[in-house]
Order: sequence, then structure tokens, then C-alpha cells
Amino acid sequence: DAGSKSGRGALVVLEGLDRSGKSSQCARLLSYLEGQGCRAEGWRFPDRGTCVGQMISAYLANESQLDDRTIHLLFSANRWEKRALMESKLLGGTTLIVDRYSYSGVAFSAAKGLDIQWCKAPDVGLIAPDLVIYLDVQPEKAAERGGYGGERYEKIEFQKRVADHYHSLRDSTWKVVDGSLPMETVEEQLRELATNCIQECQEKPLTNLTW
Ligand code: Z5A
Ligand code: MG
Repeated sequence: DAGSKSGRGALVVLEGLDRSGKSSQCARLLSYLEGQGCRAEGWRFPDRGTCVGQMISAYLANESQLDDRTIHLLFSANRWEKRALMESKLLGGTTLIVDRYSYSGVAFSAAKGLDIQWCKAPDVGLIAPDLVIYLDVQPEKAAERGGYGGERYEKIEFQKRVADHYHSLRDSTWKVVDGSLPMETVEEQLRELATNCIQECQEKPLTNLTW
């Protein structure tokens, strides 16, 4: 009965290259948890619903041009503008399944050549995830999946650099799952990881991201 007791909710983040299956798996995990009676919400970054998010969305669709540092800071601001709500949801007992977070922020901007410490700095003080699930898929394999090629960063060489930077960000909260396995197999693994995490962090205080 994941999360049905009184503790806080868990912050579970899914990361991975484009088309690694994050959004599909977030939706599946969320409906599983809800079916288990767990209070949970699905979030995603960028959150395109805010004013900052609309600027990001236009940039990603190549409808606007922004300096690399400017867009980096907008992605970070888009997380900061959700921090207070995130904290109150978690403390109120709601688990958040989040599709991309600060790791996307750093990995994508660093892949453009920005300094990694500079990239990390604006996200210091955001809420630290309890669990980061990295869906590991080779860029070539991801590119074969539906919908690739539309937005700005969807090029194989760039995705390879992003993968290298993701690799350097791994810490003790990360679990790497083979995202090239069938959807149902991946889903099964995520259920177990998330359920354990939700149970384990109920009494743990929230912490801030320090990198
Ligand atoms: N970005 C950034 O630069 N800085 C930041 O701080 C943040 C983001 C937060 C938009 O993100 C861009 O913003 C992104 C990073 C950058 N770069 N780009 N481009 P986004 O989250 O909006 O991206 P998206 O459009 O949602 O797509 P995605 O994340 O690239 O895809 P996904 O969510 O990982 O995959 P999916 O939509 O679940 O699945 C893709 C397809 O594969 C679909 O047809 C599935 O049916 C199929 N699929 C999924 N799993 C499987 C398996 N296991 N087997 C076979 N087929 C599968
Ligand atoms: Mg997605």
C-alpha cells in the first residue's frame, strides 16, 4: 500500500535522452500508483503552462532564438517557480512523478559547451529528488522511435553528448533502467523502484539539491 500512511510524498524523477520513454513510463507509473491508492501527481519540466514555460516552448520549436545561457536560466527559473508548490505537495503526502528535472537542465546545456559548474549553480536549493530513474537507451535506438526530429535538440550527435553529461551526474539516488526493453518490462521495474522509494522516504526530511 505505497504511500497510504501519513508520511510525506516522494519526489521521483525520470530522466533520459529524447524518446527514451520517460513520458510513457511516467503515465503508466502514475496510473499504477493511483490504482494502489497512493496519492500521486504527474509533473513535467519544462512546464509549458507558465509564462516562462511559453518562452521555453517557443525556443524549443525554433520559433524564437535565445542565447544559450539565457535559455538555461529560463529552464531553471521554470523549476524555481514550481518549488513552493512542489514542497507543499510533498509535505502534504502527495508523491510527484516528474518527467525531467535539473539533470536535463545541466546535461543539455553542458552538451552545448557551457561550463558544467555554471550550469549546476542556478538549481542549487531546489528540492532534491528521492529517486532518479534514468531510462538508458542508445541515441541510435531512440531515434528509430516515433516523433524524433521535430524539436531543436533531436540530433544524434548532440544526444550522444547529452548522454555523456548525464553519465557524469549520476549519484546515489540514481537507478539506471534499460529503456530499450519492452515497455511492460520497463514498467514493472519502475513500479518496484517507486514503491520502495515511497515507503522508504515517508519519514525522511526533504533535502535541497546540492549536486
Ligand atoms: N530541456 C533542457 O534543455 N533543459 C531543461 O532544463 C529541461 C529540458 C527540463 C523538451 O523536453 C526538451 O527540453 C528536451 C530537453 C530540453 N530536448 N529535446 N528535444 P520534453 O520533455 O518536452 O521532450 P518530449 O517531447 O516529451 O519528448 P521526449 O522526452 O524526448 O520523449 P520521452 O518522453 O522520453 O519518450 P516517450 O514520448 O514516452 O516515447 C517516445 C516514443 O517511443 C513513443 O512513440 C513511444 O511509444 C516509444 N517508446 C517508449 N518506450 C518504448 C519502449 N520501451 N520500446 C519501444 N518503444 C517505446
Ligand atoms: Mg517526453
